[in-house]
Amino acid sequence: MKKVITYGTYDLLHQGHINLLRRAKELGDYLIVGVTSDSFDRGRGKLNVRNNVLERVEAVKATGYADEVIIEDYLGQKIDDIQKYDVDIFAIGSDWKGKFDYLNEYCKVVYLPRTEGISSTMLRAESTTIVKVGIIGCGRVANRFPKEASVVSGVEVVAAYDTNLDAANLLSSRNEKVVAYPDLKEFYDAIDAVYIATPHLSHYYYIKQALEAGKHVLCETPMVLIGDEAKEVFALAESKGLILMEANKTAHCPAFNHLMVMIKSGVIGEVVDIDASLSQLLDKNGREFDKSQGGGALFEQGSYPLLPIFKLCGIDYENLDLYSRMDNGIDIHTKGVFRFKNAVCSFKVGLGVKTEGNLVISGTKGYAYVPAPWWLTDYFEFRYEDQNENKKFFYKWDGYGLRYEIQEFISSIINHRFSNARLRRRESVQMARVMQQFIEKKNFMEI
Ligand code: C2G
Repeated sequence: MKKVITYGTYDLLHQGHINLLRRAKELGDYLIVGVTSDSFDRGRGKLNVRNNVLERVEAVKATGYADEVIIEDYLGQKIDDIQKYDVDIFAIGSDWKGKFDYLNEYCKVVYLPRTEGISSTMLRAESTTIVKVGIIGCGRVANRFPKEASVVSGVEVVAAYDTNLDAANLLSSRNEKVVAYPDLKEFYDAIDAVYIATPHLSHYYYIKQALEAGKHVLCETPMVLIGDEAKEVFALAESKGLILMEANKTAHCPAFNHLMVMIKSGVIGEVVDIDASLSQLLDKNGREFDKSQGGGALFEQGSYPLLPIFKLCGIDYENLDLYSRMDNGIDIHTKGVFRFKNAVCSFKVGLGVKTEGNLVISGTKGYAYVPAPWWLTDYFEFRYEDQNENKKFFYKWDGYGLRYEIQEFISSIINHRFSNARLRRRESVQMARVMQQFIEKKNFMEI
């Protein structure tokens, strides 16, 4: 019996896929089809797949050509599968010509003609409403946004606004489709959603303005610095049927997200201690050191270490003590210690003090270790008393990582999802409360 194997995502299964499966089946007597798992596709940069793995498997089965369907979950699996299933022929579409020649060592490799004029990408584009996004505040982070958005389907960055028109013009000149608007009304008229990347102290003002104009909002972190302001803007967004999301990129990072769900499912037992640190020595003449612009380490960096603490221990802590080294009215280093009913957590942030930037989550069965830069992580480990149990996890991290949060924002808009499991509204509100505690200098000590 001649065994053939082929692989694919098979998203929005179409005639091109069906032709390919038929041709593959005709090469032999028995066809095995490897359907990519959702995490494998994310790992190879396919962010926009519509059907989940179960739906895709069902669609492949329904063609009637597959004698067996397997899941492709890791790089290198094809070699293992060919040996495991004793495969004679590996078949794939001609768009991959040459890419799988290395498999000739294990079986015959056949590139089958691809069906012209149809693809999953095309079908996704046809069925998607495009969300037009405008950027308010055209600084460093904002300039990364259009390129990151270009790899997410369903979104187009079309407008830019900045109180300094030169900055908006510059962003526009670098991005063909982005028009710089000197006038805010015209800016809002051109878009469905805004990305706010202005200095922290103006966020509250722009969020309200954008929501009042009927626009969805993705706002850079820290969204606001006062708990009640955060509650107010979330309530306003929901009352208007609009999505408001804090742009905390770590929350949407695939590796971090997987780390959180694995720990929640008990792999290190009960979480008893979290220690999260992050420091970045910046130019002292920058905005980050200017008190009048909301500078300081806690505002600048705090939402990142607060994220694993709130996600794993919740927001109902009994006490938070803050210790800061101040310089010219801003904290160049802050350490926070949370006491929860059954856990203690600490974090350190620094703009003028350097420290080891790792994340350690200690549990009753073992601990998670994530080296710096854990806030953009592509790697983490679980470590146990018996070192044979230790496990290391590696992920792909593309570009600046804004694409993951942009994708979540667009999908929340399309699906009318006000709350997001990766960063709950109440967690954003609690982050603002921590910032507020610092402003009010409660449980605060200067060191
Ligand atoms: N295909 C085709 N004609 C089209 C579109 C796709 O023949 N118009 C073929 C592809 O060449 C591939 C199969 O259909 O052989 C599945 O395509 P995708 O779902 O796009 O999967 P792909 O990203 O090509 O993954 O490990 C996975 C493999 O690398 C293939």
